[in-house]
Amino acid sequence: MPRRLSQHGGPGAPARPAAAPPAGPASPDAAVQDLVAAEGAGISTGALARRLGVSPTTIRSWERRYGIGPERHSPGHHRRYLPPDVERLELMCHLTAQGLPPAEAARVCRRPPGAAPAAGAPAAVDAAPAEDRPAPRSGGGHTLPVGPAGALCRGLARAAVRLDDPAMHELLATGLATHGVVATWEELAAPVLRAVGAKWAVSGGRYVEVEHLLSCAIGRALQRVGPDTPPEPPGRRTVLLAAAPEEMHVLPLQALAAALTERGIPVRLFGAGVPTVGLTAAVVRTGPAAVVLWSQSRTSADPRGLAALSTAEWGQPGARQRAALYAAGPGWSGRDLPPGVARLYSLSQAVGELEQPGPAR
Ligand code: B12
Repeated sequence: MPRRLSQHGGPGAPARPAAAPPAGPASPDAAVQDLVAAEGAGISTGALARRLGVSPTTIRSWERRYGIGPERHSPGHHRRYLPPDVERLELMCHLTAQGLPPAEAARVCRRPPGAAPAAGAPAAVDAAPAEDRPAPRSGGGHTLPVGPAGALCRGLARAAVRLDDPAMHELLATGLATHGVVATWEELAAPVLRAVGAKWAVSGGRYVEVEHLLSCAIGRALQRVGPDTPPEPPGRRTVLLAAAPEEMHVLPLQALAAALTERGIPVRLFGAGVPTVGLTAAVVRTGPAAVVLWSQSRTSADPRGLAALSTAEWGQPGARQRAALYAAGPGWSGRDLPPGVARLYSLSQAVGELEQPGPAR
């Protein structure tokens, strides 16, 4: 039984390599070296901020609060960051992306090279009891408010804002491997998606690149769940998953596909914007146990599509069968559904329902 993410690293957690040094950048990479060389006496705060994907204000506030500015800085002169400074700040970004609170990350960054990892270094991040962790920030500036979620979730939010694809992949892979699909979706991916969606809505469409990259990272991580070619046990009927015509939101369906795959339930995921006629044909051709139609928004939730699907049948005359039909996603709220169509409200409920779908009608 996968544990909840909030239990991550709690009692009984699988041992993680406690003494391993942070897997952060070991030295400034070639691109930074080039940049530094080109600028002669180090790079400016602005150039460093662009390189790291954080704002210049963040770099300055890290210096002010935690003392991790450039080693050589004369008052009255612009700050110039040399390779060791860049290296330290890259590590700072890496650690905060993993969920380490900035104060602790800064302590690790200030450690002399070769010193033993400080308590609270990445391997121990999630082992900190929840009550010892600082309260999540409110989400001003470049942060995303993710609520009382765990360190992995805060790390994912930070990585998303920084467009740090490798960090996002690492965090999602850790979540999936340790906690399974349902907890990773409900407690890691979905809170960050909601936070990005909220930022997008209040910022006049900014953060759209964050939303797209995050969506792709989550989609790819979910696709990796299970074997490349999941077996379809003979006699076990499949579950068809499709997004309504015009509907581009498919991540919840990808999560459902991954969760069912994890449980050995055969799935066919048709993806975004599936025309009703095509999905109906697929039902007739494959004779599934159940069909789930996702609508994220009211505009794509057309009960006529469900009505058409509910007439799809297969089998011998006299013994015709129909699939159990489910309407999933917030788009269906308040809609009158055709008779026999059931609602799915959450990933965990959907998984429970589809493990034993209602009798084919
Ligand atoms: C990722 C995303 C995208 C991605 C989708 C990528 C993909 N591969 O799916 C892209 C960039 C393509 C996109 C496009 C658009 N998006 Co968009 N998007 C989102 C975002 C951030 C997450 C969507 C998601 O996966 N939600 C699922 C989870 C994370 O959301 P949730 O609220 O917790 O889910 C609830 C239920 O759905 C349920 N649930 C959750 N998971 C599961 C799983 C199962 C199996 C079940 C049964 C239930 C269930 O539980 C929750 C509690 O009710 C949302 C923000 C949001 N809050 O959802 C906006 C959001 C849905 N998008 C929005 C908009 C406006 C758009 C665009 C019109 C923007 C544009 N101008 O281009 C287009 C529309 C495209 C289209 N025609 O469909 C609005 C919708 C507003 C509305 N009420 O209709 C939102 C809410 C953003 C906002 N704050 O305004 N989007």
